[in-house]
Amino acid sequence: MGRPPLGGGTTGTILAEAEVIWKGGPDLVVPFFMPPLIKSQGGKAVFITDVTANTGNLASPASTTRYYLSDSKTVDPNIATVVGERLVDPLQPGQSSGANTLKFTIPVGLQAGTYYMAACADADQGVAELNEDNNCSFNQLQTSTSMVVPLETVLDVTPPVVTAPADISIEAAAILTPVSLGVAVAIDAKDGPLTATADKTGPFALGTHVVTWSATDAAGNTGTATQIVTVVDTTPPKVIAQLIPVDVEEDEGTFRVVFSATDIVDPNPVISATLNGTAVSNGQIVELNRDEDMEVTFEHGKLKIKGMTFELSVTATDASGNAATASATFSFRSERDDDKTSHGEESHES
Ligand SMILES: [Ca+2]
Ligand SMILES: [Ca+2]
Ligand SMILES: [Ca+2]
Ligand SMILES: [Ca+2]
Repeated sequence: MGRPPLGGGTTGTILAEAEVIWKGGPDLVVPFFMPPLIKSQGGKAVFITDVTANTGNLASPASTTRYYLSDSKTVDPNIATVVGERLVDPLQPGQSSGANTLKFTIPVGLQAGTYYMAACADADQGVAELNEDNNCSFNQLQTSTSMVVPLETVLDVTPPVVTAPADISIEAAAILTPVSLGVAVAIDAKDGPLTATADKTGPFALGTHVVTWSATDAAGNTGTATQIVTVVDTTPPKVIAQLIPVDVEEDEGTFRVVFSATDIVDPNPVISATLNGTAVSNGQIVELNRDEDMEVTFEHGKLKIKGMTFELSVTATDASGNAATASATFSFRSERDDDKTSHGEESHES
């Protein structure tokens, strides 16, 4: 880089054969530079401190010390990004230009990542020096050893911003209901888009569930957002009511009361049943008589009901309070309306 070192001084031969070469000139170096390492982002400030010294034996004129940014540890000033520079006053031999803390801005549009910095004295190559190859802070030459101080100017302490999918309210499809939660969005100011994961993905039982979505950036900061999943049951049970004939004659007969209820969610809905207003149980045998007068009696433990029509009414209620009813009716064949013969029937209603 640049011109060869200037020769200087005088030579003289007096007695013995000896060769003495005098060289004289300034030698600019950067013995201290900070920071060599930055973790930051484009548009943000970076603070730079350097010492530029003249380790030569002649004064140096004013010079320029320039700062470079590189995405690799090897900084080549010829291709590295220039962050800034400062003017260095003329320096006497052995004199330093004191440490300066200068604020520079990292170029906007720089890719996210870790960058390395270097400072080079006489970056304009306007000063002829004894050594032109030791001007940068990364030089480890005899005349100068730069002290580099790793410094993370900006630590990432900001968690990603997580946006959870919309809350979901869904009708139960079973005791456990599969739910498509959707996808959360996570953006980190430094790392960019990240993947967010849910702490639970179902299937979900009846009720309200808090799903926590989280994403963690490269520095270990975790951002979260919550999504509420509500599984509801608005569907009543299905109810079956039957009066099954066991032994039926013209105007009296024996029947079996049969009923049941099933619910998508509740395995045991509450069921109650009445026959012409009298409570009956599933499987119970009852005796029905055709009679103008209504009467309910128990004989030898058997329920006997007199009447013209008979109705079994069954109601079932699930745990969410949804109720449904079903009924079964029966009428004996009547002499007066032979053409309106009625048999046991069942019907379902909600
Ligand atoms: Ca030099
Ligand atoms: Ca030079
Ligand atoms: Ca972050
Ligand atoms: Ca239900």
